[in-house]
Amino acid sequence: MSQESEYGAGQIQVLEGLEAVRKRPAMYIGSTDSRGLHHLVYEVVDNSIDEALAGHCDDITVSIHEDGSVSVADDGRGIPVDTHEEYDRPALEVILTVLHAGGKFDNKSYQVSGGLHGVGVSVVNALSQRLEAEVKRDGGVFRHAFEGGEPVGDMERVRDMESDEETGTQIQFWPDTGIFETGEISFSTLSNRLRELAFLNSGVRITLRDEREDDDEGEPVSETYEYDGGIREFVKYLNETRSAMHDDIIYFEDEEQNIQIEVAMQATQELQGSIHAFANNINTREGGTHLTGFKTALTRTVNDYANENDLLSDLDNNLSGEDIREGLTAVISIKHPDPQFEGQTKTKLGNSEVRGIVESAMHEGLGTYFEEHPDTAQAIVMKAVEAAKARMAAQKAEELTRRKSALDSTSLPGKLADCQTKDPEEAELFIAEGDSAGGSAKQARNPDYQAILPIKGKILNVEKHRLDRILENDEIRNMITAIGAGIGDEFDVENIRYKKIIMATDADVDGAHIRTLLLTFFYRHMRPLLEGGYVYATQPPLYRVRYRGETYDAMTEAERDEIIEEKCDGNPTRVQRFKGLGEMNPEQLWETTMNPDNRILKQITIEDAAAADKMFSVLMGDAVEPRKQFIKDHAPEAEWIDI
Ligand code: 0RA
Repeated sequence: MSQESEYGAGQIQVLEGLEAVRKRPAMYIGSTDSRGLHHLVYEVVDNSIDEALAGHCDDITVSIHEDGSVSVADDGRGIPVDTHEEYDRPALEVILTVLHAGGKFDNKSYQVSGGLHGVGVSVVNALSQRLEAEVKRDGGVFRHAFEGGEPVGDMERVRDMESDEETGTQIQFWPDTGIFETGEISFSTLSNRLRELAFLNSGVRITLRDEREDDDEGEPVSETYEYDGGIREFVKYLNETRSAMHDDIIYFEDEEQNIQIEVAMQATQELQGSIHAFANNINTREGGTHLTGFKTALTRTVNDYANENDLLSDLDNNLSGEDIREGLTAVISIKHPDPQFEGQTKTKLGNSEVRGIVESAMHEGLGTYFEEHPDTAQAIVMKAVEAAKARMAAQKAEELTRRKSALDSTSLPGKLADCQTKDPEEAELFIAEGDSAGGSAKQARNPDYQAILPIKGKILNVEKHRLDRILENDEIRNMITAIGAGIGDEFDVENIRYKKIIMATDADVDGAHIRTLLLTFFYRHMRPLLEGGYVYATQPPLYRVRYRGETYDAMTEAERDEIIEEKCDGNPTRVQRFKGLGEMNPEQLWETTMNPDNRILKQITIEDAAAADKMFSVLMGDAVEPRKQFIKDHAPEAEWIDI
């Protein structure tokens, strides 16, 4: 029988489905940039996690291969290989080629892959040049390969399984380089997410291997994440660099209406809180009903305890939620049979019944904990009282007027050279390190849409100060006014005056430090800027090579040498090294760093709030040892730290 005549109605439907995915990939995986690329991996891993949540799998291995492919292997039951009646094809083939087919096979109670990623492995298949599946089940080992989502030949039973062999699924895929803007899989991005998944699903062992790099023994670099303590260990991990106020982790779990709830928390002496909410393993960055329930119960329980024990005599009012959450580290994780995700990035939990369930579980759990640990309860209340007093003192010290003037964008800072356009879509703000770079940039810019704000060297480290002190800092007030959207809880990203906020710092250690200080400020007090992808860093070239009237710029030493070899026959007319932005003349600065046609900007995104949070507390907080370790671990890439 020829291949064509096998195409029944089902087959045509399959091809149309795959075609739709390949035509509009972003509709299925969000984007085709680095984030979308990594989503492919998460999509496959989510299926293995589902298998683990159903109680059939406890080991998952993710490998990054040298050829750019990724494989995910698990010891679950294996994707079914028997014939699917409707399609008259092996179930394995149907699951890998029919959109949303996966879920229909199994009535899983918590289907993680029904959530945000939730598009099914068939989408990964459609967006891969090649995909190879190997399944061990029903006494045999089965293989099936696909190209561009379409089966290559038929599924084959390649051998019988040894009687002691485990069942399982392995999927290896080669992302389609014609679809994705980048093919570079990042170890640290995968490691953050896989670690998080291991925390959120206690008992599952997840190993990440990177065959592109060898360790000291010549083996591929690998890390294994397995946390029997689940989110308790997550909180411990987040607090490694913070001073905890009590040794134990407060933890409770509950199940109500088939919804599982887990909460883990620990109070710290720090000023920054670190609260992370998840629904079906998805980081609900925009919050939602589970987070609201948590916050409401926290405020109520702490105030109840404080009032019953007469601890608020110094205050006129009850403690505010903000005061109580100061320095609190918490992870809330719920698993829901039918989660509703809302919000701009579909990361806000909408199910209304969850709020009350979390609220009462939390009220009861925390209330009991306070009864059993009065010392900790008192310490938590006293810390919140201190925060409340500081806040009120700041208010009295005219914080409000200062805040008002800081928020008032009708009086722009004198140092700002603003641009003509008032359209944020077009407008760019360069935050330039030092007055000399600022001066050059002012001459170099296109004033139609480029604004320049010079800042004095090192701005205040916001990790170590409360908002009242932060607002006293001129550089910070200038940034707030220039950006024009307020600060902290009052920050409204709708009001930003520029949709590109570009950190223009030197390519040296000081420049890196200033960038980190700026990012800490944006992360702690203007987070929607980072979430919206409005923050960038310039990447000025380090070298300029001239040869026969042509000019070539190089970002690295290696690139410089390549240019000298390949473009200049090994004999360049001139090689210039740029030390800092301030040393470029305006024309060079325009050409290399500001002209949208030539410049290279690095967009700063937060892939993972927990990882970013930890990084900022490590880099900018008080604990010295973890910082040394972090810098040691990251020394080779310390030049650029992605959050
Ligand atoms: C459908 C049904 C069954 C398992 C799976 C899918 C399954 C899918 C993936 C994807 C990666 N690893 C996986 N492991 C299992 C259950 C079939 C049965 O009842 O045995």
